[in-house]
Amino acid sequence: MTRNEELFSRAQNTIPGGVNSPVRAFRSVGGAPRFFARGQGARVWDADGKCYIDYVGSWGPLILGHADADTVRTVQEAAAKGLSFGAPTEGEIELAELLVQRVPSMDMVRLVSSGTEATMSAIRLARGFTGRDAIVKFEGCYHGHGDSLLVKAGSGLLTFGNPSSAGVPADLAQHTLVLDYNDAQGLRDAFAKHGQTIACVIVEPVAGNMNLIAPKPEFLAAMRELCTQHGAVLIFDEVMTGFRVGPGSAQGLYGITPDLSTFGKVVGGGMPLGAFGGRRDIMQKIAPLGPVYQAGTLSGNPLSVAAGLVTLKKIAAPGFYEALTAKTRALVDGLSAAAKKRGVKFSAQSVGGMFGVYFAATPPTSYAEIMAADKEAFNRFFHAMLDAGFYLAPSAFEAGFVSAAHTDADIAATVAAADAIFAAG
Ligand code: HOZ
Repeated sequence: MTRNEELFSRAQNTIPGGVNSPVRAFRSVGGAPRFFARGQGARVWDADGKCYIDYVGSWGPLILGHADADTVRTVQEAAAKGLSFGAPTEGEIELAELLVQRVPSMDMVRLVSSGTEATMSAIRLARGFTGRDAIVKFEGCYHGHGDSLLVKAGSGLLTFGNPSSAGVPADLAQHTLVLDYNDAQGLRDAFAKHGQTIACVIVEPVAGNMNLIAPKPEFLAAMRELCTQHGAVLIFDEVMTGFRVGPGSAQGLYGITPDLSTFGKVVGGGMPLGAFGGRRDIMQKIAPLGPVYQAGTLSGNPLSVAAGLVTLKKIAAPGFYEALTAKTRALVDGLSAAAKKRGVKFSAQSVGGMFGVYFAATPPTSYAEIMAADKEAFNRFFHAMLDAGFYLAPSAFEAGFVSAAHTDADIAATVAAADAIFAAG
């Protein structure tokens, strides 16, 4: 038994499934998850001492790579001054000011501790602001594990949803309408039928929780237009895309101004931090200014704020996104070329520092299309890459991430390993 297997077996006695978040359990790909002992730059080492080039990056936050020296030092300095106060600190203002400066759609922002908290709070705020209950989400988009968002499509087109998790009241799910991603006409039909009751539309502007699905520009544009027309709040869930796909996040890249946005991952620099913000008239509805309650003992935690600040400052360096985008593109282009040369049905694409690989002839554009990709082929590829020392997301339905710490040589080594795997069939 390997040390990873030993730890996994031990963990299962006291932690459900042996993990503190289900996707870590390797259920989708099979086998024992790797327990990590340390990370440095683009690399992680597991409990057996094996080294991997990491394309998960803690599911997106680590845009500077593991244990970035400036981030670690800043967090250590903050820790020495106190771990938490449950009272305001100057760093929170600095982070809020930086966020509203970098994201022009946000006049005000509130800090929370996770992406789930950010989306949950944004939904409540949209409901409180509009006085309406219904929300629209898209199949395959994941917005954390809030009750209103763990909902799958109803039985008929344009009917409200059913819980996708036990424990979510059906009564609550009935306020969530689940539509197809990239289907602008479906959205128009939904607004034509339910426009008066829709509080908000929440979307991952680049979907990253069903692998990577790029938005059709007309889909995002229709969403903006319909929300404005019907008085609904448009929420861009940028937990994954925020400061990951470009300096202005997805809203900057696609030129769409949402009413509210949610952030997590990169804004916390690897520490637990989320944020939601947007139009001043909406944000002023939050307690203590307004009637929408939202709170948190550790919100704006000084260590998380310190990590977020140093990260946001470092990624503002000239040429940062150009380099990250070029490197990520080199990875997907290299993988695609290798697959083509070896006759493997495969495609790949990237947006900024985020990428998707698909065992499908062309990149999927919807949940149905990604579900039709060859999952078994992905699983074989995943394990072969893992054996070769490359850590990809352990699921065919997750996006991948490149960091500033990945070198051109790391990318070339990854492509060479994939080529050898494709060649071996
Ligand atoms: N967005 C990631 C999964 N789809 C987060 C990782 C997690 O849930 O553990």
